[in-house]
Amino acid sequence: MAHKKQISPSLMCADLLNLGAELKLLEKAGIEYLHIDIMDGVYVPNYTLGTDFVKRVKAATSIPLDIHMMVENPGSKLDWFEFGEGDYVCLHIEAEPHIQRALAAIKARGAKPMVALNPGTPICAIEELLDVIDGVLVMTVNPGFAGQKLVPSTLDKITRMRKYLDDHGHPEIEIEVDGNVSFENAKLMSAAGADIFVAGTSSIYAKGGDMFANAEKLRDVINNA
Ligand code: S6P
Ligand code: MG
Repeated sequence: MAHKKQISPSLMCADLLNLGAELKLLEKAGIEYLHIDIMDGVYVPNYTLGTDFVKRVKAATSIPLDIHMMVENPGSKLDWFEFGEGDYVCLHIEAEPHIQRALAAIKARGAKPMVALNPGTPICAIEELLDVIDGVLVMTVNPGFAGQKLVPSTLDKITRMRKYLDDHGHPEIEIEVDGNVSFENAKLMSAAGADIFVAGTSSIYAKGGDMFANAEKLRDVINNA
């Protein structure tokens, strides 16, 4: 099943003092999702964006959200966040002991559950979750910071993930990639079977670049891999 190739800019990399104008540009560029990194300083050693930020962005744009929860026990914190139909909410399998229940709770709110796997987490960890997820996030760096280098083994993991999902009767499940999605890496990731590309400092927010032109370039790369 061929999925549409989609772009999800990572808002922690945006110019936060100019976010309103940037959101308008992203709408104009036909961007499919807005990736919002939530960190708690425990599951990952950093703080980034939070509940009020999600609320403000949701009210300001019609682009669906792609909330990436890098927090301990995210299932108990879902009620803190505004999300709904069309939005992805992504939970790390390593951070939530009751992962099936937590993903099902996202679905019950009408949103799309996604499960994230760190580079060191094997693909087979999602076996019992296939009926409840709409997407799987293959982390291509270890989470916590923007501007990191790709973990090379994750490229092959994308290929193996696509095969795993298809072989288990779930061609509809989308694959997202997050971390060092540069123009060069995005081409390889797309060819490997990635569908949703988290765009950060390596592509659309690259220093000195033009965000709109970078978005167009990334679109071209992922569609022609
Ligand atoms: C990292 C976070 C990511 C980053 C993104 C930045 O833990 O989950 O979403 O914001 O990877 O992109 P780049 O191109 O700087 O790696
Ligand atoms: Mg992220």
